[in-house]
Amino acid sequence: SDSYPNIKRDPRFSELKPDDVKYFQEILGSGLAVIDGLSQDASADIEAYNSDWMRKYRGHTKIVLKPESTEQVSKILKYCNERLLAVVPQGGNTGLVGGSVPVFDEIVINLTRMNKIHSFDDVSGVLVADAGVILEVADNHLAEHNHIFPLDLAAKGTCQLGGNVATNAGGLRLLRYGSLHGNVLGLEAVLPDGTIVNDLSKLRKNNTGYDLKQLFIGGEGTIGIITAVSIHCPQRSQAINVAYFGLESYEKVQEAFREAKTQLSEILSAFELMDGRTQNKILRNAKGKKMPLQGEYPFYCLVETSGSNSEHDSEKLQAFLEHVMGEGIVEDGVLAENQTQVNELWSCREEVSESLSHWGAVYKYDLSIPIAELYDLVDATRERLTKAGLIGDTDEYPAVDVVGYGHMGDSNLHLNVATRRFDKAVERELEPFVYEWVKEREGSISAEHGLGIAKKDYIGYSRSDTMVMLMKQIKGLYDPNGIMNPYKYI
Ligand code: FAD
Ligand code: 2HG
Ligand code: ZN
Repeated sequence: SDSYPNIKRDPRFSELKPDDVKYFQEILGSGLAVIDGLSQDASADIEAYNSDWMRKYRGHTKIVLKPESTEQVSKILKYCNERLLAVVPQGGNTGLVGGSVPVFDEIVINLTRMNKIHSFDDVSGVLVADAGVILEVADNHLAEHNHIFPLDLAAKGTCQLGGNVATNAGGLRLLRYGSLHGNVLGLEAVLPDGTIVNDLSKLRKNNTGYDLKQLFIGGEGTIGIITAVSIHCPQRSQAINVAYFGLESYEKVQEAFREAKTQLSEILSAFELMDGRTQNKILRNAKGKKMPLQGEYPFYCLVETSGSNSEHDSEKLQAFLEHVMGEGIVEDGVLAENQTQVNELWSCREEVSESLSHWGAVYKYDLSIPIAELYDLVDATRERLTKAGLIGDTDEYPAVDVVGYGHMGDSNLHLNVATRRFDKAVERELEPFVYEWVKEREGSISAEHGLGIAKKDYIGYSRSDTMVMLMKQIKGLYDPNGIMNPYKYI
């Protein structure tokens, strides 16, 4: 594949034959497959399934299968396993590590049509839904029952529950609701040999041996396809309050975080960081955008509280803001006064990722770093590109800017390098530099996006040889023919 000069197609895998297509059409019926050149539906452009959200990774599948039931998934996988046809599970295709698209001609199995919500119990808070349900759809359904999905992220309108679970997505409220490793109570999955693993438990507590579902959570589609999930959803808070403020230094950001935890404790539901450069990018690239504060600051934070008493919570948040401004920790800040303003303040955080794509290409690093040093990497990276003469305002420089933002409350930095094109010289400066920097501080080279193909060669920076060996054994056990999402991290 042209995107991956260092990877060769595994000759063990078969190539798609007309008989295979016939078999898939028999299983799926008409209209459930997008077939290159053969599709009757002109809008079903196969390109959309071959390339990722960042337009960084591109494969060459000739067929996309869209099963409607677990039985269909089972039949497809069993057939592919016997025929040695490699496959890629795909949800909303919003993943940021190239895991959701083929590398060569792997068959895409897209879960979009498995989109039913099975049940919701408002006493236990357990939601059972198909893997293809879109996150926002699930959350809207829960809102009708006064509950909330324990995960929220800017791609919510497109990403799917199966993809969320397969990547163990973290998002904007992990600080409050914890990781999917804790919230997913059960799942249904199909193994490559067609075995349906029915572990759609609704139990909060179940200590009966190995918790095998955890292997699928964050497994990135390498051992099986998740077809349904049951998930514990918290009560939706009556009162959501949001503050946005500007600060002079990263030291002050840390002080503000400590104060937020102390003063807002049980109602704190998000603490997000955006550097000044990210806010400039939004201002520049989103038409008609007005930023919440008059002045410009090197750092901004967004704090959200979720509680049961609006007046009480807003008083608390106001007192917090007054305190941190009085102490000189925060320079200036605003509180949202209604839902529209809540959304406006959140947009200053949620639009960052998208607005950085404006110049054409972005190098993205999603890192866990001890909080005291979290932002140092952004400056170190900018210095490095400056020294190499690769960053500047005009077209002759490949890089535009280096920015940092992320889930401060979880020690999770998103280091983004906005560039005018994907450029080998820039890449050589960034990798393995970033990974070495993180390893030296015992951080993680992937906090929440996963490894996919982007970090395939770098897993050793965060995992020991023994851990990688154990992962490979598990992979071999579940997927002996290696047909599940090949060429990726494992
Ligand atoms: P896809 O991109 O389709 O797939 C992702 C991986 O999961 C692939 O390896 C794929 O093979 C596998 N997979 C998908 N479905 C299944 C299935 N049913 N069974 C088995 N494997 C499967 N991520 C965060 O963690 N936090 C964020 O805050 C966040 N914000 C984002 C904001 C934007 C604007 C964008 C574009 C992305 C963001 N992401 C974030 C990354 C991404 O949205 C998440 O990783 C999301 O969980 C992926 O879901 P998806 O349905 O799009 O999966
Ligand atoms: C976010 O928190 C997402 O906005 C995307 O995880 C981060 O684009 C990125 O690097
Ligand atoms: Zn994130």
